[in-house]
Amino acid sequence: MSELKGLVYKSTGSWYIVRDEHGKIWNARVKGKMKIDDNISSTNPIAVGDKVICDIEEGEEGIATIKTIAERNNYIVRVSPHNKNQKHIVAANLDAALVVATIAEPRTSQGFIDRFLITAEAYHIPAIIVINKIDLLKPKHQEQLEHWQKMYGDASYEIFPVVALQPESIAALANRLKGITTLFSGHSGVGKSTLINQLIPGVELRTQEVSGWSGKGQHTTTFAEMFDIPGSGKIIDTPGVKEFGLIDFEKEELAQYFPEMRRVMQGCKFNNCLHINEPDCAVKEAVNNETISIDRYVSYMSIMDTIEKKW
Ligand SMILES: Nc1nc2c(ncn2[C@@H]2O[C@H](COP(=O)(O)OP(=O)(O)O)[C@@H](O)[C@H]2O)c(=O)[nH]1
Ligand SMILES: [Mg+2]
Ligand SMILES: [Zn+2]
Repeated sequence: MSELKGLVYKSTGSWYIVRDEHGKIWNARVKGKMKIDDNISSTNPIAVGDKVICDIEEGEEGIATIKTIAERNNYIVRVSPHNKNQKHIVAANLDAALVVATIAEPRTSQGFIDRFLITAEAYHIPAIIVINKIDLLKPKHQEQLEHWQKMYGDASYEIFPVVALQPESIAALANRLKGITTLFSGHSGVGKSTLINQLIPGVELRTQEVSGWSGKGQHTTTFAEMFDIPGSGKIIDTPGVKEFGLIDFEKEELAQYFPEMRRVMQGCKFNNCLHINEPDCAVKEAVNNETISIDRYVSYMSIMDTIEKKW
C-alpha cells in the first residue's frame, strides 16, 4: 500500500480534508484506534494544521486513512462544544494567533483582547492584534485607538489598524502574514471574513452571516478551516469560536502572561508576589510610574478574580 504525507486543512467530524505534498486533496479518516501522544484528553484526535501520514486506499479514488500524526509544535484548545469537561483542539502548528477587534460597530472589549493575548502567551504563540473598521471611528474612538496602540505597543504586541475592504490599508498586515500559518479569531461582525477575503482573493467566505446577537441561540458548531495565501502562508479561520478556553493555571502564573509584567517582576521583593498588595512590588511600581498601563493592570486584576472559577 502506498502512503502520502499531508497537512490537515479541515475537519468535519470523522472526515478530514488533507492536502498532500503535490497539492492533491484527499478525504481522510482515522480507522480503529490510533495512538496519539497528546496528554490533553481532547475530543478530536486530529486538528487543522496537523501533519499526517496516510495510507492510500486502493480502489477508492481520493480516499486515505490517517495512520500517524507528527508531533505538534504547539496547538490551541477550547472547551469542547459538546462537553464542558473536555477539550477540543482548534488548530495545531501555528506561527501566530491573530485577533480581529473593532472599536465601533461592534465594540470589542479590552477584556476579550487581553484574554486572547494571555491564551496565546500560555501556548507560546506570537499574537497579532488587528483593529478593523477604523473608517468608522469618531474622535473619541480615535483616542481609544491611539491609547490601544500605545498600550499594546508598550506591551510589545504588534497592532495593525485597518479597513478590511481597502487593499492599501491591509498591505502591512498582508506582508506580516506572508509565509506563516496564522490562526484568525474575533467576535462575529468584526470583519474577519471580509479581511480574509481581501487577503485571499477567490476564497469568497460569506460575510455578515451573523447580524448583531441573533446568532447567539443557534447551535453553530462550525469547524476550523485552513486556506492558502497566494504566494505563501496560511490562514486558519475559526468561524463560530467565541472564545478559546484557557488552560488551567495558578494565580502565581498569571503575570507571566503579561509581557510587560514578566519583564519587571523579578524586581519584586517576594518571588511568589501576586502584585496585588505585597510590599516592594516592582509591577505596582511600574503601574504607578506609568511604565505599565493602568488598564492592563485592571485587566490583570479582574482575570485574577476569575481564576478560581476556572474560566
Ligand atoms: N465600515 C466597515 N465595514 C466593514 C469593514 N470590514 C467589514 N465590514 C462590514 O462588517 C460586517 C461584518 O463583516 P464580516 O466579514 O461578515 O464579519 P465576521 O463576522 O467577523 O466574519 C459586514 O457588513 C462587512 O461589510 C471595515 O473595515 N469597515
Ligand atoms: Mg465571518
Ligand atoms: Zn509584585
